[in-house]
Amino acid sequence: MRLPFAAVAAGVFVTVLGAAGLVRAAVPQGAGGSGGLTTDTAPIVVTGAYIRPPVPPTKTAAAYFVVRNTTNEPDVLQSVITGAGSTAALHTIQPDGSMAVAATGVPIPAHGTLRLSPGTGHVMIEGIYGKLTGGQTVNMTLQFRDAGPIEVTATVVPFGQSPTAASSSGTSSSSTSSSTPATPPATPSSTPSGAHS
Ligand SMILES: [Cu+2]
Repeated sequence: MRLPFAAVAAGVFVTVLGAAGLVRAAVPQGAGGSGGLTTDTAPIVVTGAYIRPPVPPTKTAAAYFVVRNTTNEPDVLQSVITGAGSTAALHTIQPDGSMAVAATGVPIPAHGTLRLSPGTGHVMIEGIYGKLTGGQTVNMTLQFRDAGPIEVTATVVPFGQSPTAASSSGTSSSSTSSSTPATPPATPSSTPSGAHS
């Protein structure tokens, strides 16, 4: 990965936020300031969250999801917090293919969609604790400027398996980690490379 110095410095900033969030995440959270969310009426809807496990010997995983802003106002995904690893940072893929740290967050236009997917961006989780195996779930808290925190459950999908069958949503405030070991259809696909995209 190529990161300009400024981006690396910004990454440190995001890291600090993540560490603070770790402590906070240990405290049971309410509905995130947007009380009574349901999938149909929530202002911010997060779907299709999944995580590609680290490629040994790295301990870096990438999380992907889709955020839909159903409101008339723009919002900003400011940071992501997870207890699955030591740090979590928002990365976007630049037009030239390089990766940049979204230090000030990623904007989502009114009635717009933010898609973090291979080729567009991801949440990079470094220092993964333990082992992520297929079908496991990982809880993440997405911090939005206006909508506040939203809990998302992401399913671990090994390389070579399609994430489509493993999608999960994140607008409910319940963060049940009961994993439904869906068996996504194996695709005759991509060799895992050391890098993620
Ligand atoms: Cu990255």
